[in-house]
Amino acid sequence: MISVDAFPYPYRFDPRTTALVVIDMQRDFIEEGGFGSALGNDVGPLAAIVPTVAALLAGARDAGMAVAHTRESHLPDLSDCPPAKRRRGNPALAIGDAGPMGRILVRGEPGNQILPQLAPLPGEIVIDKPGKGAFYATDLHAQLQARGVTHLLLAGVTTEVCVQTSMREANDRGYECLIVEDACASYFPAFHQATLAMLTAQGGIVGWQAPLSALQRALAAPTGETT
Ligand code: TIU
Repeated sequence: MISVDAFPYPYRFDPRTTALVVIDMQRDFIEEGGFGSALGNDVGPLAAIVPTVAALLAGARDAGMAVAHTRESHLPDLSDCPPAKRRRGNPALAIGDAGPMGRILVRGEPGNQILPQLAPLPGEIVIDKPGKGAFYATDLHAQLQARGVTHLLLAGVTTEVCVQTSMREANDRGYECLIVEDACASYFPAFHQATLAMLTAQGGIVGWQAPLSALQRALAAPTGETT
């Protein structure tokens, strides 16, 4: 068992039954010209976490954990995109429109790809999800169950939208969840902080939070125990 110095109290996990879930680290959110910037956002705070997510991925792979990556994406005919989602925000470029990185949030387009420095390795789970949550209308739960996964480490973007929704969905399905706080980001730093606070309030009502450094210390400790 590994014990992480986490908030609101230590988080214990066995790497053999734990998966890292990296949410939506795709060009559409992190680079100019994608969905995120079409909604009027500054993508800078999201780009800033890429090295941290890369280090987290390396640590999880070294520890032998399962790894899952998600992409928020829609079929080219948009049959899995509710019209309400397409209309939302009245954006200059809507889901399915042609942008500088191809059609916005459409599966297979250049903008829909995970950043190359965070690319999935062969054998890792890759989930195309039409919603904000990673479990809605996907087989993620079945794939995790097939691997015996009971614990999830969550990272990615954005903290208050797809990461939070996914963590809540996972919590309701019985997973013990820890959000890696500096491996997530929001276009709104205040929302990032508020999300962490609301997920971990009330004794960890949805789960735990810890920085990558705490996870790395725990994984490096001979017994997995920190202080
Ligand atoms: N807009 C925003 O903050 N996020 C999304 O639309 N999707 C994800 O969070 N992936």
